Amino acid sequence: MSKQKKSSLQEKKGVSISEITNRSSIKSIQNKRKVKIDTVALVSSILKKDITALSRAITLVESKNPKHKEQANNVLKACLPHANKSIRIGITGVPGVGKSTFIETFGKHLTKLGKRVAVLAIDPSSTITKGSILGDKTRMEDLVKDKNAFIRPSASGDSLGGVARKTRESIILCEAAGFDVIIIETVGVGQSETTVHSMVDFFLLLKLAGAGDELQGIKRGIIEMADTIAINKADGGNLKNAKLAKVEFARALHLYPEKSSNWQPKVTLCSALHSEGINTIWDIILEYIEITSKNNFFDKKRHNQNKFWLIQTIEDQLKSDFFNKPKIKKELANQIQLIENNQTTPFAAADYLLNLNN
Ligand SMILES: Nc1nc2c(ncn2[C@@H]2O[C@H](COP(=O)(O)OP(=O)(O)O)[C@@H](O)[C@H]2O)c(=O)[nH]1
Ligand SMILES: [Mg+2]
Repeated sequence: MSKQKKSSLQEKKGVSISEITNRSSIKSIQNKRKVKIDTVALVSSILKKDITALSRAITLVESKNPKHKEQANNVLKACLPHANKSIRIGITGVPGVGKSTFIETFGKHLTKLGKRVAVLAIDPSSTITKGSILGDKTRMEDLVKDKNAFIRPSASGDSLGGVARKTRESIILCEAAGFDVIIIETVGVGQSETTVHSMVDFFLLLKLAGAGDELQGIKRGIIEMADTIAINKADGGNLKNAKLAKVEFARALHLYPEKSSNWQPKVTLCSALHSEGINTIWDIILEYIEITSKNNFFDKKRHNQNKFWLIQTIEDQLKSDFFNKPKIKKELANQIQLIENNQTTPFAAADYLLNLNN
């Protein structure tokens, strides 16, 4: 007899006769038991650094099935006491700057130092293009094979908030599975940099050297968020320009007010392709951790991030609950029509809809 059949028979023995006459109730009891057993086993495997279990748990977290939400929450709760022990690094930069190449080189550098490295990606556009997932996977060929590395392509989702939340929860799972360094890659679209910034300890901005107009077209906010700017592809004929860019960025960074972390952001050169300047970046990160741990900024930042995510999650949930109500969906369409006909104002319409919800 198969193991599964045997255990399902054993489960049946434990229920009363009246329940046996009700097939659906037996099924629901079995389901409940299965949920419990699975969750506990899954967590224990994750804590034993079992990568397959980790992948399954992340899939659970990413699932849209409401039943899975409860299971996912149970797994996360059990993992939480074992989380919080890694260094979380966010990496951003425009497509083509060399993020994937950098992560592969950097990741391998770290695994050689005996670290276990997990790579997660935030890419809200990947559901549309699908391309970046494949691209990243193939470009990280070596790291994928490394037994001390774990690479998970971007979670899919219809909103950045949804994707971000799943990534945030995946960080907890990776930490429980004993990963020392978690790298979050973002594609530079819209608000994704801000989102990644709100879930990492250290934020690295990759840049390319141009023809002396480096500071043009770069969002001020991103420079402000960066703990270090690395000018990538500082190799071959590009090296001279990269050195000039370094001077220009360093000068620009000095114009920003000092950060509450007491950390002075650095500018450095690297070549992800030729593995140059990679160890310098790791040294910078270690220095950052040392300084911010001593002055308590490190813990304070994580604490603030938790607060931010609490509020963010509530906001997201309230919003989606509101807009998904059939009554609201219908009335929203009506109110939009009324606004178009100049029969109401957006503010009066909002008041009306919000009151309808009460
Ligand atoms: N010369 C040079 N090319 C690089 C370097 N890093 C990445 N590339 C190349 O730049 C292209 C884009 O790299 P990729 O890692 O996919 O960029 P991403 O879109 O930011 O992930 C690829 O063809 C890489 O081989 C580097 O340090 N030097
Ligand atoms: Mg990439």
